[in-house]
Amino acid sequence: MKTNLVLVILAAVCGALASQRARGAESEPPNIVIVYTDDVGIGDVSCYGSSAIHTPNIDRLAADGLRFTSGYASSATCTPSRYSLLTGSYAFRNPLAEILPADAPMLIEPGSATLPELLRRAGYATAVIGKWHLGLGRGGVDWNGDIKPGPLEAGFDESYVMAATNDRVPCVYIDGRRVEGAEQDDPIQIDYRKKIGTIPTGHERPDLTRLAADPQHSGTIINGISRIGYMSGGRAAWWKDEEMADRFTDRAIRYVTEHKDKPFFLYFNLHDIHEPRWPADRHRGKSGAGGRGDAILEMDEAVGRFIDALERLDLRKNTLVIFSSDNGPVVTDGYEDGSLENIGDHDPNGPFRGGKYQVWEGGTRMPTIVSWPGTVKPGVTDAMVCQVDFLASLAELAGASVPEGAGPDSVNVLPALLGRSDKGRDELVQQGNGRMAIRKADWKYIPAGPRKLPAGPKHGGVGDPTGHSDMPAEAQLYNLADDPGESTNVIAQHPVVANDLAARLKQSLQS
Ligand code: NG6
Ligand code: CA
Repeated sequence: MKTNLVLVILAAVCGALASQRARGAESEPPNIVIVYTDDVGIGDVSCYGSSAIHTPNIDRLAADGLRFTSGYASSATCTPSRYSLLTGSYAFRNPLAEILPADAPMLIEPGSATLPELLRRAGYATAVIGKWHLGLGRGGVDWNGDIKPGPLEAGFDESYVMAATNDRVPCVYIDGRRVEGAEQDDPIQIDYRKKIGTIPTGHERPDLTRLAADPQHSGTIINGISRIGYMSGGRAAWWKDEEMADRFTDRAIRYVTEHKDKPFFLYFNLHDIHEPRWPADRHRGKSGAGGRGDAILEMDEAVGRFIDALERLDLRKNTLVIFSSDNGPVVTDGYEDGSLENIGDHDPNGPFRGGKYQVWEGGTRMPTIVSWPGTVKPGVTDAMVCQVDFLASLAELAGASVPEGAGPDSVNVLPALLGRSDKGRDELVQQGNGRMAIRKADWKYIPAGPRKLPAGPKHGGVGDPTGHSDMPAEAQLYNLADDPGESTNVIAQHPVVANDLAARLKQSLQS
């Protein structure tokens, strides 16, 4: 018993010394911000080549930072990507890490060694602002009481989130453990199977909606938009889609203002450009490319406002900002907002194939920018990095130790993130909707599997940036250097490469 106590004290002292050492080293560890957008494709930002829609603020980040041509989300959908980013574990290792409803049990084990938890142990203040989508509670949530476990049990000291997606109920913000602005005499309830309460649904009253929706998105009408699922109560707490970007950005600015004197980690998750896209009036109709283009303008403005605030607070030189997205683009996914009709020459997936839901490059190869003026030299790099690597890499940067077993798939690619090395990870397992792939150097192998069509409403038919196109069932091999668009399956010409990658993928999936 006594020995145990001594060991515990020794461990605590060593831990404190370790983080002190890092902090007292030549330079203080920087603040860390991840600006994480929703469904933004690599072709959606102008510094990656979009000429139809301009994103001057993201371009500004790229101009003074490092732009990755091979920066990946670990999955082609939201929940698994976010799970990987925070846990440093590939999402396929957790079979529950699929697109979640708001009231699914929290995917992250409370108290586990997540990225924010490790940074917190190293002395950082930590916050999540924006989209959560990793489950809440332990199965069933009382939206009128304390919502727990949630982000505050996953390593964040502060949390201001939407529970799931902006197309799903409940359409409220959660501040800490409580729904913001809820009134006791108008209790909130949700159900994803059957209607509850008396608020009209899109099925019953499409005339009351501002956006036409498919049947799946025709549940309860909140703020003039029908959603996935049904909701009753909480009127005083309902969000307004047109204010959401400002709401999250204001809160993020408030957070960095309040924490400017200590190291902080902010996981800032914009809801743009996920459907339903109903940006603020000042953006509506401004892109000429429908709701999706307008949402890109709103997203870019939010990034600009946030970076301006860092500048005003004189925080740019000691803040590492990473900009990225959770999965590839989808043009139309449930609502008719003019995006498909007005897409013109805009290419959301850039030179790549496919988009959201898919294991094609367009599904997971993300706009990825690291900006840290004065430390990270501006430029472009082909180093392969994945968001699952943030845990090991940022822990290293912060002088935080990673306990045995934490972040099992997280590779320390800090030198690549800081532009000090051209070498990132050697290989990467990619996850689409029901299909997996592996990339090693320039080769990409996709094993045979089901022809997977996402449960979306329709096929866009514009190349396949909609992410709704079909995927061949047979095994495929592509050389991404010669053929970034994955158009020519060369498996017959390179059986040895294909076999090697097949074996490596199998091993990764089983380990
Ligand atoms: C899908 C929804 C889609 C979107 C997605 C989550 C249907 C038919 N489609 O199930 O609209 O909400 O989930 O997107 O319900 S994500 O970016 O959070 O992964
Ligand atoms: Ca997403």
